[in-house]
Amino acid sequence: MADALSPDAPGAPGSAPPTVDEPTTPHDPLPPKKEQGAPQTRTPTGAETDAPATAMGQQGAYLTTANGARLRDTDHSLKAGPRGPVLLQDHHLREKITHFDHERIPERVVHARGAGAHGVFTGYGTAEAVTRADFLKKGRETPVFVRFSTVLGSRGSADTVRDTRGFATKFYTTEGTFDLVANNIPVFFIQDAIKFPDVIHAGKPHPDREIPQAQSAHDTFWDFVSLHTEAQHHTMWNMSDRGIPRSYRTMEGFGVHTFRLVDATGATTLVKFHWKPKLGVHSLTWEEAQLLGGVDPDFHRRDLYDAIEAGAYPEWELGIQVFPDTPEETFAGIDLLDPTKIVPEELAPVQAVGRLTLNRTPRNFFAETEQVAFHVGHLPPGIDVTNDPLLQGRLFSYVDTQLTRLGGPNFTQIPINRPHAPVNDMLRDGFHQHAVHAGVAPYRPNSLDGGNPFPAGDTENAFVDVPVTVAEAPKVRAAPASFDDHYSQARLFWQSMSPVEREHIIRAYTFELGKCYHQAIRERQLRCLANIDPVLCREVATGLGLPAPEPTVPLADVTPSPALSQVGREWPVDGRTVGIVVAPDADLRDVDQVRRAVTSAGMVPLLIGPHGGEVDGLPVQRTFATARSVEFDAVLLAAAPPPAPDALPARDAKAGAADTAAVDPRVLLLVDEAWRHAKALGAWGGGVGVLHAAGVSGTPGVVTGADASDVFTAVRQLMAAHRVWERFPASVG
Ligand code: HDE
Repeated sequence: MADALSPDAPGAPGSAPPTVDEPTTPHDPLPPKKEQGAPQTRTPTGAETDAPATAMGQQGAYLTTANGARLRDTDHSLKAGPRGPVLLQDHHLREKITHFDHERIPERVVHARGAGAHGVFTGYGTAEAVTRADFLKKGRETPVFVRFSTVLGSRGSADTVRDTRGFATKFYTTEGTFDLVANNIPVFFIQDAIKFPDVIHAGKPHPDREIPQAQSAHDTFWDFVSLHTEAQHHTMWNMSDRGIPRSYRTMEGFGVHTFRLVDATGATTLVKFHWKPKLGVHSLTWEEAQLLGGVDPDFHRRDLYDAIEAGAYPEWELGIQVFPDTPEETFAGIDLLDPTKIVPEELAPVQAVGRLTLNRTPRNFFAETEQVAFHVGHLPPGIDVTNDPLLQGRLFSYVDTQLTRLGGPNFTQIPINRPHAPVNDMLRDGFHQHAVHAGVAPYRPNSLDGGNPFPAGDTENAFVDVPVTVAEAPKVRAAPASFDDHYSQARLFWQSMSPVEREHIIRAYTFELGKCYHQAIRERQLRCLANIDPVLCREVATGLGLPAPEPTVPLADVTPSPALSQVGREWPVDGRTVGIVVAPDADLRDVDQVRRAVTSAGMVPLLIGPHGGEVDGLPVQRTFATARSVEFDAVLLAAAPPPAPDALPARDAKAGAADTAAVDPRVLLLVDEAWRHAKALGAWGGGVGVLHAAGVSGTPGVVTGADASDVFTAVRQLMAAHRVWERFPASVG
């Protein structure tokens, strides 16, 4: 329930507003927030129960021990007199402290920082011709849990760092769980799983000083990728705007590897999986990402949860690129087993096969987001793996890693991991066994349990390993010759970018290499850039103060793929955030009307006022002290607020010349940053004066007018293009 003062504003901590005085009348736990979902209350072996999700949470009105005995005091340990030593017999103290001491589990070795949400996947039926997987059938609805993540940082690192993002989806299908463990970048740094520890060791903080956290702008990363040049395509994506997404909701997802689909007759097709966001693919500007690292390190997870709470449910279409399953496993000359290569969408269109909607936030971060365990080997009948050597290694790694992280082999029995299909395995015992297995014969063949469990036959929907022919070949530690091309697709990506996107790539390489300590590493990476594009190489070299080297391989002749660019189209604006600056002298009827118009456009209006509480009866969600431009996709100004009482130089250097300024300096900063980050700005009434004062009147994407609704309508139109791109003049074509 939203606080009375913040109607419509997502982010309330609990389901009911707190009282000022401490509540003392016993009552049952408060219900969860209405947007919160939870794992289904399945048994460890996949059976449905009638229990409500709250049955998994705390029960009753009274404080108890872990064994349910009621307690009358948890604030004082048991002592020999009020000033005496604590007694060893204090079992409550020992239980409480001991449990606390063991609250932490190891964070994921990669993708440690993440945010999860529940949702539903609906099949379109369009994949029925190529796969027998039931969840892709027309109209079939399958519950899902998605975990988004960064790769390099620790659990507590900032969301908006430059990095690859994870996009892992657990489909609880009736035929067993399917995990599509994807990234927001369609290629990977390495072609063989055996190199995974190398690339991750290089990307993680330096082992001596453990810096820098959650970023690639350091020597060991560029040392590795400039020597191990198959990484150059992935690093190009990282240095592009894809490395700093605006939101999880505005990211594409890619399965990276080629998978093999199997239809009901056993016929096979090779596919690559894609997630296409309904809102389009959008990024932050570099400065926004930097500011957010300090102002709101939780920006992406907050955005995800706020959007769900605001009813702007994030959506993606699942798509497949389909390739004939030929013995060569290539398409248009591209090796489908090489995970450093894409197949341009212009050559093989992405065909939509279903829709994902995220509509519930987790109830408990640890139970759901932290304990969820994905595995590329969780495959339903109809989907199989290929020989991609990266995928092959992952098939080993994902189970292995959970053994340590989740403390044993029974992690599929943790509520968030429980299948929604009947489980009848012969795996037994182990740490944290939740199933109570009956019978005496967990082995096959047996007669003592009547022969159960029985292998499923061809007509009983068994998973069938596709009997792919394996070529007769010597046992070698080697890669196919086709894996040797490390530059052509990095060049394809560069050539497919719009001018402004190229500027950002140049900026990113120059920054990252500029942060390296050693000149040799910069020089070596420039040699790689020379093999990608001479303009890119020259511009980065100029920024680094180094000569641009000549290419050592012929530059590939590539056909650009327009689908790779993020710029130049229009998208829905659902769930975007609009800041509205108000002050007591604003026409509040106009403001209220615009606020409603923003909400009915599916966006979130946040009123920004000189102080908390209300401004003339309108609830304020952000004050000049708490608002920062990076939180808003557009800013509207209904007034020119004079410096608020707390705009004191002594409290905040940004307040600056508060005594003499006509407009609160924090509002001017808000406008200045929003303009710099190419966001739409709109003003009416007194607000027009703020745009004058900030020196941005009459520039592209700045709308003024007498009618507040008209101004908002024009701003909304601008937001559909994500940014006012004209404000970023480009220097390279
Ligand atoms: Fe992962 N990866 N990975 N990875 N990966 C893990 O599994 C691994 C790779 C991806 O939100 C780990 O449970 C190897 C590609 C995501 O829980 C670990 C290799 C892609 C997540 C692991 C790769 C991914 C992980 C760490 C090289 C994109 C987060 C904790 C062969 C297609 C899942 C864990 C979540 C997590 C191993 C490469 C995506 C160690 C060995 C390529 C989204 O098992």
